[in-house]
Amino acid sequence: MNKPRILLVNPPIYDFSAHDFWLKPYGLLTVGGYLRNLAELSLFDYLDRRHPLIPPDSRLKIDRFGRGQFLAETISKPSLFSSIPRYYHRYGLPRQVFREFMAGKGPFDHVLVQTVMTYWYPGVREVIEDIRELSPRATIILGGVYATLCPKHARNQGADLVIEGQNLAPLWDHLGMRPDLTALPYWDGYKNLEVGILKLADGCPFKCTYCSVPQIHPRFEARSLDRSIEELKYLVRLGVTQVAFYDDALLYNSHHILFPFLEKVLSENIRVQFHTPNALNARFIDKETAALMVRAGFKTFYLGFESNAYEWQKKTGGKVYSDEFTEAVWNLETAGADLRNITAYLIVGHPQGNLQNVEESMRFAHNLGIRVMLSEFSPIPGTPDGESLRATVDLDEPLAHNKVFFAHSFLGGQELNRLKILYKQLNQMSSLLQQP
Ligand code: B12
Ligand code: SF4
Repeated sequence: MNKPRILLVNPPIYDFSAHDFWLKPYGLLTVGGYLRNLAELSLFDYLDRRHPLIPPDSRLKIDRFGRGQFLAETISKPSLFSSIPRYYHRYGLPRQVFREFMAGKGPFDHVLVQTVMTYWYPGVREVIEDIRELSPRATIILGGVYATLCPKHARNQGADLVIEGQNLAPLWDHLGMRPDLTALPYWDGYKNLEVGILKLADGCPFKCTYCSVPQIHPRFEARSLDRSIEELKYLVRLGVTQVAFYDDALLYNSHHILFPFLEKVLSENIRVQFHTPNALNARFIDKETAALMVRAGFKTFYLGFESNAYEWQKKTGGKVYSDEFTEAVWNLETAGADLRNITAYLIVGHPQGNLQNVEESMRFAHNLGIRVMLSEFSPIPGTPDGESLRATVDLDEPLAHNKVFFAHSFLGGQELNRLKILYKQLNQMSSLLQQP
C-alpha cells in the first residue's frame, strides 16, 4: 500500500518587520520526524533563505552567525494598523514559488502547518487558501503557538484540525498512524542547512506576568540528554555550523541539564557555534556557567533584562535584579565572551512602563559595555498583563497582539521612535569604543 503523502509548511510572515534571527519551524520538524517512516514527507519552508528557488540575484544580507534578511514585499496594511506610520510586509518565498512547488510535487493527503506568533496568522491563512485551491482533497492541520494561544480564532481559518499545546493524540487519531516518537526531527527536508535548533528542556519555572510560556508548557521538564546529543550530531552531519537554543529556561537546573550536555559536546569534540536568541536568565550565569558556555562554543548571549527598576522587576515576577545582571555580564566577559555579542533585551511599551525607566535601563546596560535591544511588549491573552488590558485591547483579534502596533498605540509613535533612536545611538557608541 502507498504511504500517505504529507506536506509540512512553514508559512510566510506578515508583519511590520522580520529578520531571520535563527528562525526554524522546530515544532513542525519534530512532528514531521515522528512520521518519517510512515509517510512520504515533503517540506516547504517559506522562510528558508537558502532555498534553491530563491532568485540568485536577491542578495539577501547574511552575517557570520547565520542571521539575515528575508525576501520581502510591501503589502497593504490591515485596517487595524491604518494609523501606524510604518510599512507592512510579507516576508518569505513568493506565493508563485509555492504554486510551482505544488504543481510539481502535489497533491497531498495531509498538510501540517506551523504557527508561531499569534499576530502572524495572515500568513497561515494565505497557506490554507492556497492549499484548498491547489490540493483540495488534503486535510489541513495547524499546530504551534498561535494554535495553542488562540485555538478558537485558529479554528475559524479553515483548517480541518487545530492541535493545541503538546497533546498530539488528536493528530495521530486524525492521521490513523502510530508515530515513532524516537525519530529525529525532519531536518533532512532541507536541501541546504546552516542553522539548526535544539531544546534541552520544555517550560520555565518562573511566571513573569507578561509571558505565556506558563500556559504553553505548564511544567518545566528536561529532555533526554542522549537524544539532544543525537540531534546535535545529526545536525552536524547535515552541515549545520550554527545552533540556536529555543529553551525558555536554558540555565535552570543547569548542573543536571546544560552542564552534562556541554561536557559531552566538549568530550566528543563537537564543534558548532551556539546562540541564545530566546533570552537567558542572567541570574544563573555564575563564573562556572560562563566559563563552560564560552569553552563549549557559545558565541552570542541574549540576556533578558527588561528593566533596571527594582519595583518593576519585583512586580513582574522577579526573574532577575540589576546586581545579578551586572555580575552575569562580568562573568561572561571574564570567561572570554566578546562584549559586542552580549545583548540586553529591554521590554518597551509595557503597561506598567511608568515604573520601568526604559531610558535609564538602556543606559545602565550600555554602561556595562554591552548591546541593547528593545523588545516591544506583546499583549498575550491568558497572561496577567495581557488580561489586564482586555477592557481596552481586543485580545480576541490576534493582530492586536502585534508588538509594533501595541507599542505605537500605548507609547505613541514619537516616544517609541525616540527610544529606538537612543538605543541605536548607544549601540553605535559601543561599537566605536570597542573597535579592535
Ligand atoms: C523561539 C522563539 C522565538 C524566536 C523565533 C521563533 C520562530 N520560529 O519564529 C525569536 C527569539 C526570534 C522570538 C522572538 C519573539 N518572540 Co518568541 N518565542 C519563541 C519560543 C521560545 C518558541 C516558539 C517555537 O518555535 N515553538 C515551536 C517548538 C519549539 O515548540 P514545541 O512546544 O517544542 O513543539 C511541540 C508542540 O507545540 C507541537 N507543535 C509545535 N508546532 C507544531 C506544528 C504542527 C503542525 C503540529 C501538528 C504540532 C506542533 O508539537 C511539538 C512537539 O511536541 C516561544 C515560547 C514557547 N515556549 O513556545 C516564544 C513566543 C512565541 N515568543 C513570543 C514573543 C512575545 C516574542 C517577541 C514578540 C518578543 C519581543 N517582544 O520582541 C519576538 C517577536 C519577533 C517578531 N519578529 O515579531 C511569545 C508569543 C507572542 C505572540 N503574541 O504570539 C512566546 C509564546 C513567548 C512569550 N513570551 O509568551 N521568539
Ligand atoms: S523567565 Fe522568561 S520564559 Fe520564564 S516566565 Fe519569565 S519571561 Fe517567560
